[in-house]
Amino acid sequence: AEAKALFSVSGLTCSACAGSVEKAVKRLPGIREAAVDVLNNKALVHYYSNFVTEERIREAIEDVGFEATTIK
Ligand code: 9UX
Repeated sequence: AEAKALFSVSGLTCSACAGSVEKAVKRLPGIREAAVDVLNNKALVHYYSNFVTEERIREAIEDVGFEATTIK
């Protein structure tokens, strides 16, 4: 099913790293859209819950080197 998750990504301050986070998330299966907002330290991801989980997306963000917490 279609789902969305909003993450707070701490320490994300430049657009190069925002691009890395977006790319890492979009590489996962089941991602419809990923948008990272550097100014607000947020990442909004639309995904298909039968292919990927919110937790898996959070891990992908952390693998790039940023601490991510789920907001909703
Ligand atoms: Mo970036 Mo970081 O490419 O303090 S958010 S360096």
